[in-house]
Formats: sequence, C-alpha cells, structure tokens
Amino acid sequence: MIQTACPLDCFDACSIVCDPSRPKKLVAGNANPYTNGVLCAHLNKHIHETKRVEKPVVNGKEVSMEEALDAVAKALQKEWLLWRGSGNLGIMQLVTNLLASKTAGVLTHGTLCDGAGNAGIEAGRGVNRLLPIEQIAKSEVVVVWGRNVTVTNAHLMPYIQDKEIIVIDPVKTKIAKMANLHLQVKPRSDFYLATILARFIIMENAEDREWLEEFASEYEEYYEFTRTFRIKAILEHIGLSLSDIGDFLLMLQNKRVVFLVGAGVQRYEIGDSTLRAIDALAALMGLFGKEGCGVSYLSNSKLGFNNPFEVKTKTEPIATTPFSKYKTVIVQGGNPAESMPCSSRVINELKQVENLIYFGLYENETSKLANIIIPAKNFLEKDDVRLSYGHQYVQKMNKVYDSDIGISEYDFTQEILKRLNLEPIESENYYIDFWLNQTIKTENRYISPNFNEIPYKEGFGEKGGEEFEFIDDFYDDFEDIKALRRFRKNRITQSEEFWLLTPKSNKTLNFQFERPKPAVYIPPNLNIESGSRVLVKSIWGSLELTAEVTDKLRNDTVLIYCGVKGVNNLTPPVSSQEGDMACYGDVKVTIEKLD
Ligand SMILES: Nc1nc2c(c(=O)[nH]1)N[C@H]1C(S)=C(S)[C@@H](COP(=O)(O)OP(=O)(O)OC[C@H]3O[C@@H](n4cnc5c(=O)[nH]c(N)nc54)[C@H](O)[C@@H]3O)O[C@H]1N2
Ligand SMILES: Nc1nc2c(c(=O)[nH]1)N[C@H]1C(S)=C(S)[C@@H](COP(=O)(O)OP(=O)(O)OC[C@H]3O[C@@H](n4cnc5c(=O)[nH]c(N)nc54)[C@H](O)[C@@H]3O)O[C@H]1N2
Ligand code: SF4
Ligand SMILES: [Mo]
Repeated sequence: MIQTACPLDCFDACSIVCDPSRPKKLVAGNANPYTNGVLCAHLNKHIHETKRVEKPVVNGKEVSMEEALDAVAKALQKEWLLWRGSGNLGIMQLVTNLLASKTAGVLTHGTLCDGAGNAGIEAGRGVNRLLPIEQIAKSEVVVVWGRNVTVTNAHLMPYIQDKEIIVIDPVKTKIAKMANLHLQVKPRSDFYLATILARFIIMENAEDREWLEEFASEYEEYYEFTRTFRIKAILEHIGLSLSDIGDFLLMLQNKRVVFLVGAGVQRYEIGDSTLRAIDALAALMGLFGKEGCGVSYLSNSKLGFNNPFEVKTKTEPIATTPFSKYKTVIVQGGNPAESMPCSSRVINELKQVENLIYFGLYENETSKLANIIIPAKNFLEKDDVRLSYGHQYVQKMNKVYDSDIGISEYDFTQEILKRLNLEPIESENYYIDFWLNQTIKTENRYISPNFNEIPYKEGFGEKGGEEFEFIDDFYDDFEDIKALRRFRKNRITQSEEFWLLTPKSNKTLNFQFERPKPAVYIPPNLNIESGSRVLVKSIWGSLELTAEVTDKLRNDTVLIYCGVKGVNNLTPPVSSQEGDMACYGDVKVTIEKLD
C-alpha cells in the first residue's frame, strides 16, 4: 500500500493509502489522526469520473508533449504572467515560481480565499498559528462563526458535536439547525457584532483582566474604540436584539470557548477588520494561550518553514489581475474565467492574451480560451508534500502509479529551463526532502515545525513575548445607500435588492469536477415559486437561473452556491482593504421573474 494525501483545497487534508494495482480504490490512511477511516465523494467518485485533458494542444491541434513544451518555451521569452489557482494544494505546485524567477516571469499576490482574514489575524497576533483540533476538542462551547463545518470541514464534526454550539451565520445551515443558539446575522455585519459584544463584555466587567494586563494591556483604549459605535444603531444594522446579545454572552460565561471562524465572514472589503474584531473579542475574554480555548481560522500552513520556492519577482493582484497587459499567461491549477470575481472583465482580459497557456487536469471555461493546453499529472501520478491549514500534520504524497498522460509541475519547470538554455533547478527529491526535513518526526508522522500545542501561550509575534494589538481604526465605504446610487446610475430600477451569498456546496468542490445545479435560493417573501426562471442582476452582470424557495435565508439575502456556472458574473472586481483578497460578498442583486 502506498501512502499519499488528498490534494484538494479543504480543511481536512485527509490521509490516503492506495494499492497500485487498484488505483481507483482510495482508502483512508493514518498519516494524520483525523481522517478516521472516511474519505469524501470528491476523491472516490469525482477524481475518477471527471474527464481529463489527455493530449497537449497548440492552436487547436493535438501535438506531442515535446512540441507543446517547445511552444511554451518560445512564448516565455518575453515578460509573462503565472496565475496559479488552488486546484491542488501539494507544495510542489509552487516549483513553477522558480521558473518565473529564472525567466521574466511575473507572479500574483493575494488570494481568492482567505487573505483578508489572514491579514487581520497577523495585524493583531503577529502570526497566524493553527489552533490544534486537540484544543477544540477540549472546549465546552464552540462558536461556529461563518464556517460551514458540516460541508467544508466534515472531519471536525466528531470533535464538536456533543458541545454547546452557537452558530453565527446568515444562513440556517445544517450546523445552525443543530446548534443551541443561532444568530442569523445580516451578511457583512460581523465586525459590528464582534465590536458590540466586546463592548458589553467590558461593560459587564466580564473581561479577563489578569491575562489582559500581561498580554494585551491596551484594552482600555480598545474599549474607547468600541464606544464610538452606537449600540442601538448597530443592533438595527445587524438585525439582532439586545436579548440575542445577552443569550450569547450568557452561554460563554466562565466556559472554555473556541471560535471556529471560516472564510465566509471575510469575503468582504473589510474582512481584515472583521477578523481583528473577532480576535479582540477573544482577547478580552482571555481565550488565547489557554487549554480548550482560542480562535481557529485557516492557519498559515507554511509558518516556521524555510520556503525554497519563495522568489522575488514583480507581482499582480490575484483578485483583479490585468491579464491583457501580458502577451503570455500561464494558468496553472485554476479556472480564473469562472473562479475570479467579475467574469465578464476576466474573460475579456483573457481573450486579449496572445499566448494563453492552460496547465491543468480538466477541461474548463479557462482551457476553452487557451491556445496552448498542457495536461498535468494528477496527484496519484507524482510525488509531493501536503501541508494543511486545518491541522498540524505534514504528509508525504507518494506517486502511486506511472501514467503516460501529462507532465508534473516539476518536470514542466525543468523541461522549459532546458529549452531556454538556463541552469536546471535541484532534483525533485531535494525539494521534497527540503520540506520534510524541516518537520518534527514522531511515530511515523510529520508535524509542522511551527506547531504549538497551545498557541500564543508565551504571547504574540513570531517568537512570542509580544502583546496582542487591538484594532484602533475602521473604515467602510460600502453602504446600502451607496450601492443603491450605483444601481440607479446603471438604470437598474427594481425596488428590492438582496445580499448575494455564494458559499461552498456539499457535493462539489469550487470550480472543478461536477458543478452545483444552476439555481438561486430565495426567501419566501419574494412571492416567486420554486422552479420559476429568474434573472439575477448586479451592477457587474447578470445570470439566468432557476429559483428555489427556502426557509433557510433571511428576507434580505439570496444564495447561489460557489461553483455554479456564471456565479461570478455577479461579483465585484475589487480587492479587500488588506490582504489583496477577492470580495465575493460585496454585492447586492435584484431578482426578476422571467416567465
Ligand atoms: N464541499 C466543499 N468543501 C470545501 C470547498 C468546496 O467547494 N466544497 N471549498 C474549500 C475551500 S477553497 C475553502 S476556502 C473552504 C471554505 O470553507 P468555509 O470557511 O466554510 O467557507 P464558505 O462556504 O465560503 O462560508 C462559510 C459560511 O459562512 C457564511 N457566511 C457568508 N457570509 C457571512 C457573513 O457575512 N457573516 C457570517 N457570520 N457568515 C457568513 C455562509 O453562509 C457559510 O455558511 O472550504 C473548502 N471545502
Ligand atoms: N463566487 C465565489 N467565487 C469563489 C469563491 C466563493 O466562495 N464564491 N471561492 C474562492 C475560493 S475560496 C477559491 S480557493 C477559488 C478556487 O478557484 P481556483 O483556484 O480557480 O480553482 P478551481 O476553479 O477549483 O480549479 C481547479 C483546477 O485545477 C486543476 N488541477 C487540479 N489538480 C491539478 C494539478 O495537480 N496540477 C495542475 N496543473 N492543475 C490541477 C484542474 O484542472 C481544475 O480545473 O475560488 C474562489 N471563487
Ligand atoms: S474531506 Fe477534504 S481532504 Fe478529505 S478527502 Fe474530502 S476533499 Fe479531500
Ligand atoms: Mo478557498
């Protein structure tokens, strides 16, 4: 049996074993303790069923890999751009950074995923450390804050299901239904909610003064900051009552509390401030550095590692990449034509690229625009290392079988360098060992070098010893009024607008494999029946979908799952205030019945 790990972008980073004579049968492995015998359908079904791109293509003609690589090398002689998605989270995906730095390659900065929240965490704590699942398991109360655990983080469920659960989510998700308390907040209002909760904590003298004096001594200034927000106006804005706030605080009193924060709360321009406010609340309650307490978010998996793929090149922002500035663009492991915000802008930009090179596993909306297609090897056909943003285990991904299809990212890099008469990079094993040798090895497992059983126990910053920094400044220009004005200017005259949420769907993974059914979920107050065709419109574009009425939504919110074809026609081409993150949530839409 050969050991590997799931490469997909997911909190769980499952361990896998596979018998090379039965490569379609992937079985849960033991290289991390959380996989616990279960792999999900993405692996056992979708990976095998989704049709691969098998043959290299240049200008519409199938060619040999040699010819295709010649064409790529030729196209890389002038300044070019590498846009990398997160289709495979194996660390060897980053090897192409070396190709960029040795040629005139430009990379991207920022993320489509978790960057705003990460920036907020780093501003307050210095570094974004993992809260180990062992600590989550020791808590008494779990606040699930914009993380759809049963869908995106299912392997965590056994560790939390018997606890007191509070869910803060605009959607009545499965976990919200199971919870002891569900605060069905207005989208994009968590900064205000956390700030007002912090204010109440201090008003009621419930702050952990002893811990604060040692680790976050500026808490009184922070209290003054929270006092600049008016309680009544904010409660109205976020759609909660004083008794909701009271219930929430009562449940947390004198308990070991964990906040499980997801990417959902920070897909907004103000996403960094939201995480800073949530962290500030946790700090006031003294939740850092103690057993069974803390704030869990998508952690920085590379923390503590020296990264041999870190290079200095020019970069472009990933959420608003100006593709058309470049004659040659390589898209690796992603589908920007669908996954980036404001698809009409993206597609228009991609169409102007003379040499659009798609390097991936499956045909998708981006490969259809490309004039060079390089099939990649899948994770079973190459060696790699898997770090994780959800747990501390590092996993070796061993090649399970040889295949004639495609080329690995490592071989791609070497082949292009050879064609450009440039020095080769080190061997593949050199890099794999470079990562593994930095880990802590125990009982046949590898643990991340940055791992702290109880994070921030010795304080904040990279080495500990520093204080927590409270947020002291907040700026937000996305007001309902402003959005309305923009609507008017674009002569969209429907009276009612709804927040658009685009969270992850149960049976699909981002924009690869099978996609969610083309539906928009709407609340009953719209008086549109399920099955009706509707036009969903924002100032950025529109999309025709089938309506599905649900009682899971607030009256001011509609939902289209991430992955629905065309969902990003509707989303804005803007980056967050910090972290250069795509702001999928900063948009309002109208719903127009078509038949
Ligand atoms: N099945 C499945 N699993 C996945 C993925 C997938 O596509 N499918 N994708 C993977 C990837 S790339 C990522 S980044 C992770 C992300 O996983 P999660 O962190 O769970 O992110 P989302 O699904 O975007 O949003 C989580 C929740 O946030 C809520 N939410 C939205 N806006 C707000 C808000 O303003 N406030 C609050 N409080 N809640 C809000 C949504 O309703 C949703 O229930 O999941 C990974 N796992
Ligand atoms: N509206 C909306 N849009 C979103 C989101 C949202 O919540 N709402 N979420 C955002 C988030 S969190 C994320 S992470 C992004 C994801 O968006 P992208 O990073 O663009 O990822 P995918 O669209 O899933 O594309 C994955 C592609 O990677 C390729 N691939 C898979 N394995 C390999 C490999 O080993 N090698 C190579 N070379 N290619 C491979 C496959 O061909 C597949 O088509 O989407 C973002 N887009
Ligand atoms: S739960 Fe996540 S990590 Fe585990 S097999 Fe499924 S997609 Fe992969
Ligand atoms: Mo993501």
